Amino acid sequence: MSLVFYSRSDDPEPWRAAIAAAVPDLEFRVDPDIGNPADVHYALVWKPPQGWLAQFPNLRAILSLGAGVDALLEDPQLPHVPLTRMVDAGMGRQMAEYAAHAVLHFHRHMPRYAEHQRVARWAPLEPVAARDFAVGFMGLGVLGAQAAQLVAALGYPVLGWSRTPKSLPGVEGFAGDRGLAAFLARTRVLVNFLPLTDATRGIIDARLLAGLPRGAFVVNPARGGHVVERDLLAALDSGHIAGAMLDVFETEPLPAEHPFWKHPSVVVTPHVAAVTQAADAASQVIDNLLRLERGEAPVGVVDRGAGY
Ligand code: NDP
Ligand code: OXD
Repeated sequence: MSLVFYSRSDDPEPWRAAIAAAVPDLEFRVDPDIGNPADVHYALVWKPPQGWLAQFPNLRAILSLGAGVDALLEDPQLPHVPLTRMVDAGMGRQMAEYAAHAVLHFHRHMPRYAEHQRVARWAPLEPVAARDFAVGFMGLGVLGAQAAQLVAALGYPVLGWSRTPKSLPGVEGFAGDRGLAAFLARTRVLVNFLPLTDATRGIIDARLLAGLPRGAFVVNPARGGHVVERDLLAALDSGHIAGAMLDVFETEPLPAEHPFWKHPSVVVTPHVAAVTQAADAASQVIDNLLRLERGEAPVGVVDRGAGY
């Protein structure tokens, strides 16, 4: 029995050590040393090239190193075996920190004070009460729900929008296409936690941005494909959107000439809002490997029809 590991951004060694300690009879192979593809049964992967997984004829499951599986689902040759994703695995806490930081950054006028500091300008701005600064979360799944609850605990009114209705303490829920306009109209900071699917690609476009109140902020730690970048730039340039904090982009790494880098109202982070770490996430992979070996269903199975 063997597992093959593929990632260009994760060190395989902590994964090898954790898995070897718990499942000693599982051989751990790392791309490109994959040995005989016919005796690979499991693949633990982040963004393998399209077609790469199809070379293993006896694959029993694909385990994603990430929470989002959009890149895997785009592979037309993706084998028809169970596909699992990371469910929290330490990322909920990190995402909640990222979202809370972004909300506090914009609510407490930090971009404007940074500008003032560059020109030695001492100019207190009018404070805004947290109760008047509603935060809207698109996506109330594993990560969005945790972030929404931390922000609610900080005293902000919190709204949440999801595909199906959700009831979370401290979060006013909206659902589906019919709930979107009312959700946007009251949102001062929009935080995106949607998965990238056929239904959500390009969702943050000129029309959606126009539905936010003038002076709203956008925070995107989900996927670059959710944002129509030229529409966001136009909304920032017109002042309709006052600022954005962006962790993910249509093209990653973000090209050096991209206008987001130097835009005065944009904060760029390099896809680090939540990072899968073996110390927190290996136990989930091991649990799934043991379940699969016992013939049980793994946790975090992706619904390929829904795309997440
Ligand atoms: P989940 O699958 O747990 O949650 C997804 C949420 O989005 C659910 O509430 C779901 O609704 C909602 N949703 C899905 N489709 C629609 C739709 N068409 N309309 C409205 N709501 C919709 O995902 P996670 O919380 O685990 O992860 C969210 C995303 O975060 C990942 O897919 C990934 O892209 C991104 N991510 C980014 C990282 C980074 O470092 N930048 C790190 C980790 C993840 P419902 O509840 O009704 O199903
Ligand atoms: C993920 C990511 O989906 O890191 O886990 O983007």
